[in-house]
Amino acid sequence: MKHIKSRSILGMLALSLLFIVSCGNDKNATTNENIPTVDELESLSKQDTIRVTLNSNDKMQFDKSEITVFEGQTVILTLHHTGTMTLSAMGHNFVLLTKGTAISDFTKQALKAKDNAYIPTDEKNVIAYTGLIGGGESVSVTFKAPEKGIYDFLCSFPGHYSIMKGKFNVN
Ligand SMILES: [Cu+2]
Repeated sequence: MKHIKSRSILGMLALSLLFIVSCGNDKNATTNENIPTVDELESLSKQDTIRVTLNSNDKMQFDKSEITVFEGQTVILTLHHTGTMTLSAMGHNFVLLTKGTAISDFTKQALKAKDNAYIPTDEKNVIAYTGLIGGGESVSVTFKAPEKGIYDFLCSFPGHYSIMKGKFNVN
């Protein structure tokens, strides 16, 4: 009987601990619900296709400075221009550079490629890109996520890359 009693005390202890932990901080408790478990993450990584939405605006901004996908996934990236300015004044695109490409070198080449929507015609430093869009427009590009690593993405419209850029992580 003594054995059972000590077990139930332990049980009560564990329960009260659980109570303290779950009531300790309501803000954290709510946030934690949105964090995927290891199992969920595993199944996410096995999805063949992932959709990414990137917004841009009249203030020369992307709404993301980081995008994360998994190696080998088919990425369907949609770029929205939520502003009202025209393409010639505030055009945006999404350009994903190959690993090791210097942004400053690439944008120098892009500047010379106005007739090709600011994508250097040889395309050798580019993994994927969208067309240029103006306010109210959207454009999508589908591509296969490259090998694991950290890549740069940017808008190659003249002068925009200093603000409109971010990291594209492939896990
Ligand atoms: Cu831009």
